[in-house]
Amino acid sequence: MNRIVTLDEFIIHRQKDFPYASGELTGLLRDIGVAAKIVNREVNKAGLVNILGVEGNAENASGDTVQKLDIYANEKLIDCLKNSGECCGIASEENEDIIQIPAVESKNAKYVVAFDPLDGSSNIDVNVSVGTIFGIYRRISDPEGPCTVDDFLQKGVKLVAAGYVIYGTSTILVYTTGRGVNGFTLDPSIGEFCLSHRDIKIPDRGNYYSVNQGYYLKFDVEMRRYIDYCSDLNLRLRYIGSMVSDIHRSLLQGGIFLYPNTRKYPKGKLRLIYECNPLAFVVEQAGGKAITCQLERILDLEPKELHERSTIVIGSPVMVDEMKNFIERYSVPAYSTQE
Ligand code: AHM
Ligand code: MG
Repeated sequence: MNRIVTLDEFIIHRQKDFPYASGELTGLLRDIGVAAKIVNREVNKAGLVNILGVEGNAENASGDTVQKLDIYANEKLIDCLKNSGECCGIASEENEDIIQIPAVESKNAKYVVAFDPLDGSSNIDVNVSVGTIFGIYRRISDPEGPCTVDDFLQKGVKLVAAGYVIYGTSTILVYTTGRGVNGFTLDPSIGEFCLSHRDIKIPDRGNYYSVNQGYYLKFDVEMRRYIDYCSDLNLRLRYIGSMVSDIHRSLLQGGIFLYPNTRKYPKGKLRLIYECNPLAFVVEQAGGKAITCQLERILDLEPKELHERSTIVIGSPVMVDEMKNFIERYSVPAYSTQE
């Protein structure tokens, strides 16, 4: 029988990969693992207690309806990170502004964490997978003072670690520190995340495409052409409405996930800092690609504001390149002077 490797063991072992590591990042990743277990416990019993459902008419900073479980997950993640002592600031999709953690609690920590506490929250009521997405940056502000918003407005290439947790048929935590991607499945009998997916490599291409095809008529022409192409190839359409789950499938089985601009969301719907960047970092580390519908690499985008949105095309490298060809071939220039 193979020896079980727990998330904690793996993280500590990997610390040796970073010659001058002081253990802060290690501690932070372990704390995120603990928070994930707490959120998992609540997600799993959501149907049993009165925590399920929408919290009044509350809306998050981005104007979406907030579910009760979102609030719970948000609070638990914030609590764990505040108490960890390794994090000097937090930005959450559910909070308008950043949360500064005083130096007394954070021992002048060098890291900030951005997260989407419960992505795909419209799925909670119907027992479909949801997930937590996180990205960790090294602070760039003066270490003597509180962290600032600029610490979070760094390009995705500056991420030191990123990952996600899916609360699904089983609960899995996937993360990278820029040296490959590994996945850990929660074994409920021992309450530990155990290494289950070592050094994940995304297939060059796959049989799945993932896009909200209900918006077909609202997409630009190049997107419609590409969707037609996928359909002609008899690719299988899968769209959970929880990007973390859709991207996880692409990561393991190959495929492409697209959330382009629509009339309702002219800049795309998904949040650059909380969703696109961390997932792009994971997918690139696994050998995949992630670009916008304007063909910029996601990780090279310079965020201007915390809750900024972006379009995204992410997944198997050959499929993203094919999509890129469609954009180059069919897109109409923004300020066309055609007569
Ligand atoms: P959320 O963070 O409010 O849950 O929104 C993000 C989610 C993604 O997980 C998913 O891919 C997308 O929104 C679904 O949006 P739509 O219903 O427009 O297809
Ligand atoms: Mg989200």
